[in-house]
Amino acid sequence: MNQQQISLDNWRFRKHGEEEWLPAQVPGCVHTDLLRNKRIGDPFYGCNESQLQWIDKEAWDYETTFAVTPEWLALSNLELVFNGLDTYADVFLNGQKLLSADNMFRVWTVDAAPHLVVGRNSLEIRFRSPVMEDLPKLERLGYALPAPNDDSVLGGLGDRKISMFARKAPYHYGWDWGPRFVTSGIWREVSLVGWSGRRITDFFLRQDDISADSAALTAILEMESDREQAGVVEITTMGHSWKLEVFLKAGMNTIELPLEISHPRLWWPRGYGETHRYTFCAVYRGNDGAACTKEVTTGLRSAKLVRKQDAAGTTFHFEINGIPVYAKGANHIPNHSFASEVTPHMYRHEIASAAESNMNMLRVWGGGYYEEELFYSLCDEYGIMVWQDFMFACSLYPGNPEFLDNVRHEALDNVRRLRNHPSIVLYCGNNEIDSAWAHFDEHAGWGWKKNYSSEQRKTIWEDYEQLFHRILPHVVQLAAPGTPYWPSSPLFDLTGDRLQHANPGSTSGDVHYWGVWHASEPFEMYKVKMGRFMSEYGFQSFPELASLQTYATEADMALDSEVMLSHQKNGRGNQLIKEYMERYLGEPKDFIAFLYLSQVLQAEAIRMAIEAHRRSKPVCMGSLYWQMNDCWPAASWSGMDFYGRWKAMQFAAKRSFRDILVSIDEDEEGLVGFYVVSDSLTPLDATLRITVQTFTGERLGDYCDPVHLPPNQAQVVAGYRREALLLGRDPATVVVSAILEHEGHEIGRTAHYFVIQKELKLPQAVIALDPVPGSDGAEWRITSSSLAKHVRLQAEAEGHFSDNYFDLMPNEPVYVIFYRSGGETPFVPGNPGKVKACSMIDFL
Ligand code: BMA
Repeated sequence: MNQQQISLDNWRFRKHGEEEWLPAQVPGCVHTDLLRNKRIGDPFYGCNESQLQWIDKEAWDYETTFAVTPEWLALSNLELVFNGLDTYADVFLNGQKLLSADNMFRVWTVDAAPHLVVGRNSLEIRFRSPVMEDLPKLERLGYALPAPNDDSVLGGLGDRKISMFARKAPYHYGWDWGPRFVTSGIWREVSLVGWSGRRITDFFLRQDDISADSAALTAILEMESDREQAGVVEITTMGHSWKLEVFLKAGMNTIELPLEISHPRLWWPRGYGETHRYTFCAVYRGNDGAACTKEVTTGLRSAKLVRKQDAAGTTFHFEINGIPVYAKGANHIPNHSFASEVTPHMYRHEIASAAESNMNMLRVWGGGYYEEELFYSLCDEYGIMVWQDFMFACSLYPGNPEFLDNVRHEALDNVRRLRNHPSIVLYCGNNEIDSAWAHFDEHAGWGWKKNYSSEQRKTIWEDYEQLFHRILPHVVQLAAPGTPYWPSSPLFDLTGDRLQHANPGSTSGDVHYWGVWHASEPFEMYKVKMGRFMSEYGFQSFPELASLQTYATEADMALDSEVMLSHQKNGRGNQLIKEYMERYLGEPKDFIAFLYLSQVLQAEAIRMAIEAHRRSKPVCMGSLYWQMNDCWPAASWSGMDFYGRWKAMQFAAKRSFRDILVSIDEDEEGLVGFYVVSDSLTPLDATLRITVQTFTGERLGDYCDPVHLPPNQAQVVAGYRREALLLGRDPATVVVSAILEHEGHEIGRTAHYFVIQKELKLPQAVIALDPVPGSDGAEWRITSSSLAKHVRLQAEAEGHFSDNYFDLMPNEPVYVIFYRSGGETPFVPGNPGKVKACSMIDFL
């Protein structure tokens, strides 16, 4: 008989010590249950966050009952599986204690058989307050551990930061883009599982050697049996099959079966080929006629992190199926402050948006949680490679044996859960801890070291090394052999001396460059601070008005209102946006204009960064901006707001991440360089058509340059002197546009200006919008007789255009398609209803 499973529902909850039970939703958490029962206001609305900090000081009980039939009880094995308990939970089955859990990232499986009865059974889970639980640990340690994003003050704890003691999503304690909601609850499914005879508990397809000629795999099955038995395991996939006679002993058995597929259909990242996936089915047939099965879907690919010496230092790039792949993408954070609220639709919208934005990588950043299965299967499907951090970020962690052992289990649970996903190409130990602590350089880092004695520093570093240099790589090696591991992001290399810690110009490892933004450096520094792989850089903006209106009233629509400030978690954030706006764009005429300009500003920053990174290929081989998404509606570095609305930056990223990019860069000597960057594996023969014109459409010059670009390369294809292009005209009135044509089709375009945007003498453009006949209203032709900068199209319907916030050249139509949102499949063309357009001149 096969395994059976019932998912437990019908939960209720109460504050520990109170009488009244209220209905609860599982998966869920206390905050969302209180909200559904109307006991609290919307946590994201107004300043409600600060009113809800009492919740994490309380203990909470959850309870359900479920029926068990005599047939179930007759099964030889009955267990309760808790896929996610957040976090300190005591579990009682019919009054008997089953489990004491202390890690939200682990899967807890317990033998329930001794306590189950026929008929009604009760399951109770008591969550202890994570705050009350961890405060004594701080006391016991005797010194504080740093966690700059832990908003202990908002939480009413003063300077007592305790997030590092809990194996719980770090962002729950607050972050510089997110609120502090320290949740408790059953955040992933709970089920009762029963089986007799034998079952397949795990099916791993280890990819030993993959090439276009042949795929050598090992199928590793874990089979649990309640008796000795003999049988045959058969594995099949798409016309292939393999068989092995097996003898199962009672208990856990590991069965390995080598598989070979000649000329496999490989899995490729988006842009390089199909994301082909094979479904493998394993069937065990016992000689007694019993059978059990398990299926796994995976893609076949080789994935390497290539770090070898070259003229510029040490490379850092991903090689997929032998091809060096330029990583284009962003950092992903949790899609909601309350993890269980993320819907399949939100995941699909995010991953489809990444692919639509010409990305091929997301970094699951270490301050959130190990994502849902669906997230990774969508990445498999859309060809988005995943850089997977372990959940440690911007903090020091304790190093006592219980903590380390807990983490080892957590890492094993998650790597085993995720290892069949072809999209995961890297595991990374943590976010920014190596560079924040900077052990080998007294003067580097975030100033943490000065708070500790040399004895304490020694312990802290030993604990760090134990966790990130030994335990975690060992788990990866054990559970996902062959998948690269990188100890910390960013990191130069494990040199064991001061070189180890990354800096913005590192010639080895990966780089987080935050000089633009946190250190107020000019956007132009993106061209200078260049590493081998830019895994973080970013610039904030505000969401659009419709998103703001979900948490703020008309009266709150001012930058310094209490509500606006409570939704800006980076202390200097608004000030920085204002400063940069003043520097590059000028004064917005009102608050609505400020919202628009903040997005345009962010788009410009990120465009400059991405293009600089890509022009530097192959020295720089990755560009992941901070951050893809949001966990609540607020000002942040995201390109897509909490509601999935694309900001101006998302459109800029889509243009700048195109597989073939045209990019113009003027150097300090006034040489205007025209670059073509190709991520294509075929050589490119094309023509670059350059037009120089005034903003009102007077042509100053037309140039035509042939482009012959070898595969997978970046090159300067033309260069002109500024004066030669300007012909004595006022630089504030002239634009250069470049269109790349291949066999008569446009395959890329960009524009260049000779002064910063603030100094442009923009004409008052009149934008014409015309639906394209035959497109059912989905396609639109946009024109203007004079330059319109950052044209913003607004539709009546919810959804977004294929391009937006673009520059419209005089008399050169741009065609866009509207995608309606809300349907099952993202990016399906639809009718936008009424369309309005405006451009930058309207906001100044
Ligand atoms: C990076 C991230 C986050 C943070 C972001 C913006 O360092 O790793 O910790 O949200 O910067 O400050």
